[in-house]
Amino acid sequence: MERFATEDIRNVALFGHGGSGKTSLSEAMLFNAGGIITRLGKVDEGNTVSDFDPDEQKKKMSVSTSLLPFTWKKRKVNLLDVPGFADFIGEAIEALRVVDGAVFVISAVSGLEVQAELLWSMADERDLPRLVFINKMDRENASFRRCLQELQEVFGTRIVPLQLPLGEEHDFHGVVDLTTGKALVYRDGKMSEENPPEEMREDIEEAREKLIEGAAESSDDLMERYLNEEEISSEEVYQALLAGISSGTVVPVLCGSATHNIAVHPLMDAIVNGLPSPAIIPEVKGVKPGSGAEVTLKPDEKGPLAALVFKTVSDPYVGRLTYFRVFSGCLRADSSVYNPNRDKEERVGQIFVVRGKQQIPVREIPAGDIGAVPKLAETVTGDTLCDKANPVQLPGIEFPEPVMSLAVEPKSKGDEDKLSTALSRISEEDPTFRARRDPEVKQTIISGMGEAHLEIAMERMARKFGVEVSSGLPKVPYKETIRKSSRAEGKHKKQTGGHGQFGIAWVEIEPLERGSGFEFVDKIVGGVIPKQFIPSVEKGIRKAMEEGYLAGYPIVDLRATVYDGKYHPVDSSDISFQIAGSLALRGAMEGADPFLLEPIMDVEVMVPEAYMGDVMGDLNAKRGKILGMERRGSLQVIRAQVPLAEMFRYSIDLRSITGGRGTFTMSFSHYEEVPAHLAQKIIEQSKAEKESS
Ligand SMILES: Nc1nc2c(ncn2[C@@H]2O[C@H](COP(=O)(O)OP(=O)(O)OP(=O)(O)O)[C@@H](O)[C@H]2O)c(=O)[nH]1
Ligand SMILES: [Mg+2]
Repeated sequence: MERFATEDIRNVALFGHGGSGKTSLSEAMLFNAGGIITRLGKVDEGNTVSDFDPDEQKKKMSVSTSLLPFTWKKRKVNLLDVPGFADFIGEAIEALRVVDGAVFVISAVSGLEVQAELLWSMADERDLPRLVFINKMDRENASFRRCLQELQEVFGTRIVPLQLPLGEEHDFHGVVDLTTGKALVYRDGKMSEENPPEEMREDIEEAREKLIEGAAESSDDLMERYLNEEEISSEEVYQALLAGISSGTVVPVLCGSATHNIAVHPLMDAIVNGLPSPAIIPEVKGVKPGSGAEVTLKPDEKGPLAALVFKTVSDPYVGRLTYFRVFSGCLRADSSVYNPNRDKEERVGQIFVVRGKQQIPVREIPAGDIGAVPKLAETVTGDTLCDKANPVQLPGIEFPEPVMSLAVEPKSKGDEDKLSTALSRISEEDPTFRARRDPEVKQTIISGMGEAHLEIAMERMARKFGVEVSSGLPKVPYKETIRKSSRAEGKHKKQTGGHGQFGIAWVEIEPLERGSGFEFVDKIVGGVIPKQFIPSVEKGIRKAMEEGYLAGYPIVDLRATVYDGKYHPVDSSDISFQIAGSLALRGAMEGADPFLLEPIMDVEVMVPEAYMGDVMGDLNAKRGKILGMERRGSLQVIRAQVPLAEMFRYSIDLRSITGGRGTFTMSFSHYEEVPAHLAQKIIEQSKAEKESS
């Protein structure tokens, strides 16, 4: 691909709800740009440039953001086709950091949906200039008017139509451009410019007024002339509109059909004409590593190098591919770059322009452009690449905490190493995916943004890393403790010929406050247990506590005092007193009224007001205690404490209660007693497991 000046680049994300047609639209744009594909691929046939990953082809949806550069009207558009499904929100967060504009793709049939709304508010935080494309105009029940109305109700008057559709549903055949008043008619894959049908005249007039009004918002001069009812030319309207897009006062709405490739050309025009180039975006701020002094970066290819790594793809054969956007300077092949986040220099061999799965080697990537570099050793998503001599660190990328966890184990024994490689590779390429070994429940736990996210991660483990895993809900790390003090004798005696074993320890146990763990007290007087065997008694007690008494969970929050005992001058040994200690502890547990503890989580749920009642009802049903509520922006925040055992599938439940509008965070708070009827079940289950193993 040829090299483009910074002002001729457009970095644009396609955002929208899952299935609104982003991938189909990107395919149509690549087709229209020419020279890239000769026929329009289809998501349902698994042959689009964007959804090249086998997971995507199988699921018929995007899972990972694809980079799809194309040239249009002498400008290079770096199109990022972002998955819309809620579980892949991490991909949208990455894309948001490196684009200068966005196209929101809305289905003309389903209208504004949750995920689009959520992404819109994320784009608001960045003041991202944007366009709206109402897609699927050819589908049954498509309605431009209804969609537009909905958008205006939710996002306000800055939403203005730039076009009106010609026909709807199966009769949809083009658009009227409201700046020029011309109809763009699509017949048999060809576009012609015509006069709009007479019967649309009134609608066009009315919509054009609105458009001029909207455009005039960005220019005082134009507003004055508009109010004075002076004549305003199409060109002036267009220019004012462009200014309005950049400043965020206008969001123009276009429409079309991605799969029929109708009215996609005008969208491509609007992208290159309307969305800003990296040359005119506000300055980017970074810091000097070490001193933390603020550095302001200009999109100048002669400036110091500053590139943000926004995506990492890891392939078991090809290795790592690191995607970056250059904010200042120029990243060159065969060079050395400095990563201030890791304080490491990295060797850059080749660099690529990436299109879907295709990698096109280039010599350099200048300011404003996006590229990828293979085989960096240490760099991860969110890091900066810069010049060692002139270092700067850009703000990293913040990802949400995972909301769902599963326990996994390899199906075939001996695959543990493969599993751990797979888990670390997948964590590298997906910052919303985590994996850890939980020593308490002895399970490998994977966490992510939802059920589908984890499912895809497991499919990747199998396909890319050759390890099949089985999964289940994680075990709850229950614990055991006692309500009463109790004493018992632990007697270990084996004296049948030869060297025997002998040790007797009397131990008292007492409950301690929640969270205090374990205390050991030695109250032996007169050497009834010799000094050197006291630690043996303690060791035995600890071992028995780890093994549990009721259901095999560790015993906590007690003080054990060894206060009496007996020894034998020859037969007593370390191991004899360990066993005595263990037996004493177990014996004492019996009279100490033992019970189970479960982890209680602090949970914060954020939902629109309308769902408050249902969400709280559900938390109550999950044995939760509501601690309080407060308003945060347009949302209500519910704070509650809920047992972990009830929360493993909460992301699924919350999504279904709120239609995807709710989010939550969760962290460990403390341990509390398990209610008796549940405790009984847990104890029985543990017995059953013990017997079957
Ligand atoms: N009739 C019609 N179908 C469309 C149009 N655009 C997309 N579709 C279909 O809608 C479905 C979803 O399209 P995609 O392009 O995969 O949607 P997406 O927005 O990329 O979905 P995610 O990747 O899950 O976010 C596919 O079956 C497409 O064929 C359109 O303009 N008209
Ligand atoms: Mg897609």
